[in-house]
Amino acid sequence: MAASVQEQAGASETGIDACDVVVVGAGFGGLYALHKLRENGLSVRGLEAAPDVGGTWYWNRYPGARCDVPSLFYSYSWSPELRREWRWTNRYAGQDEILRYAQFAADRLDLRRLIQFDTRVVSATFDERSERWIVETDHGGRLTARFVIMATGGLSVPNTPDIPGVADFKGEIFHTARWPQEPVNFEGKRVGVIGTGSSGIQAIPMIAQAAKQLIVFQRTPNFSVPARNRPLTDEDHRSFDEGLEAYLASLEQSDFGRVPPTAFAAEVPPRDVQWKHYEKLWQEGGSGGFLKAFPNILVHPGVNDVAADFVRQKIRETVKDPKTAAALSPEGYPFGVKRLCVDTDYFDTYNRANVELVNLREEPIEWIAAAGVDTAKRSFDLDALVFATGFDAVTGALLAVDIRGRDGATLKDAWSEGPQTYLGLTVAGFPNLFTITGPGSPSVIGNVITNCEYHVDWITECVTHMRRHGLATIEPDEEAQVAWGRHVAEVADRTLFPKANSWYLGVNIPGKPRVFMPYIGEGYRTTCKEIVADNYRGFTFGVSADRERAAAE
Ligand code: NA7
Repeated sequence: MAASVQEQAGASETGIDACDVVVVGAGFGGLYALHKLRENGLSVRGLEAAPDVGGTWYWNRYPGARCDVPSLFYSYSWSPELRREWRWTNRYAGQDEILRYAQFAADRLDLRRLIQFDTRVVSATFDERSERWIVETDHGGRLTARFVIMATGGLSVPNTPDIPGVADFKGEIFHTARWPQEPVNFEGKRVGVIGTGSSGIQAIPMIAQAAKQLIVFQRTPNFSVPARNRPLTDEDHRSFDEGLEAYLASLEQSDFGRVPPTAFAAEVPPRDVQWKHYEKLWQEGGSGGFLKAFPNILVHPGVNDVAADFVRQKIRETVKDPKTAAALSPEGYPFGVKRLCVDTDYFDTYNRANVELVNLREEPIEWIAAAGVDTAKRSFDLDALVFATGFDAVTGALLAVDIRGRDGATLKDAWSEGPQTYLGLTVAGFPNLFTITGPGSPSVIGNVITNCEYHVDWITECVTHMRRHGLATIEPDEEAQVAWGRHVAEVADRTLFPKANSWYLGVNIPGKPRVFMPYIGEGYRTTCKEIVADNYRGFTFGVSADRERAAAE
């Protein structure tokens, strides 16, 4: 039988649990990190706040929760065994199936005994004398590690707006990102939903079917395209398997960057050509085709406008009441630069007699009373209120932990004007700390599982390199970090992304600096590889005073 968590971790001279690597978070990034580093001979320890694996897919169990990346691709690409043994049932997997996949992977890879569940990390402090991190948990536990990997997810800290009076509400309150384990019954109830991002857009059609009455409180309408979800056929699986080798090779070569360098020079196709193409994509379903419909769709305002017009036209065709259709039509920001929503019958839901849209642009919420929601014009009596109000994205979970690097400097202070990283993987002044899908990397753009995998592979290669050469610490140089941050911002500024008030920019959280957080240029993996090949350009390695000890570990 293999070693337990404690045996794996070992105990240091101080009596505190000690291991090579602490991995915070047991979502897809954390699970793969535990597996891969253990395979490479490191002692690893996972800490997870939830009672189970799955990360954001553990918590987001609201009705209709479904991934917007096709399930055949939203899977670990690195394991032929897992791929052979798991068969997705739907084109877009629902939350329950994705959670089962995470549980299956954890069991199949025998990872659970490496993870301490129901345990939230509250602080991580770099001890310069021992060159180790001291990690503290909410149970008062302490452990030390040479490396800390923050696999805490880009969409894991719920945002609940501080609306006056909410504590007085007498009905039930839910947040899509903290949905209860037990079934929620809306039958015969008057339900209010605040928020019309991806979560709201998925939940609203389901809640509408169950509830007596549904009131949707919308501040900003979103662009959404149909999922056209359906069961996968044998033919789908066969054709995926046939293309698998080419797909895996493409992962190595390309980067899912949203903005290829050629985009800026690309020609503008005639409007009718664009329209026809969008019609085809609309019938096919899914967001991927739209976002890549033309190389300059997210760069060129003229091209982007046609896509926006197309979706608005679809909304007008679908929603019978013209006033509601107009309120649901996004205006004033480009198409696809807030995360493009993918829905099933979202717009059609507003044709139901039991559904009403409240346009908060015309009548903002003023107060939540005991009986329901009061806008500037009306009062809505409700039995239940659902917050579909999103996340403190990308940096929220990192800053929720009190992380202290060299000289006691806090990550909070270091990022007071916005996150600064080198490659979205490391932070100057915080040696041996790695952030999986951190700000400044593709992060939450595209397929987050493959983004996680790449970071885990990069970190494993780096740690292996350090062990081979007896290196104790790695950290980026300040200049390399500043230059990378400038590059991330420059790429974003050449696109239409900064023209929308999205969570990519942190604007949904009061007081959060307005900084575009993901890296959306192409060539991310190539850049990372080149930096490694160039002897880890931009990084400084430290050799421990007790080099032998480092080499022996
Ligand atoms: P989002 O996309 O951040 O959407 C949150 C929604 O909540 C959005 O419509 C917000 O309107 C609305 N919101 C937030 N605060 C308020 C207040 N105070 N009053 C009214 N409405 C409010 O989060 P999701 O969970 O839907 O999706 C996040 C990602 O998860 C998604 O992109 C996928 O990648 C998975 P606003 O636009 O700010 O006016």
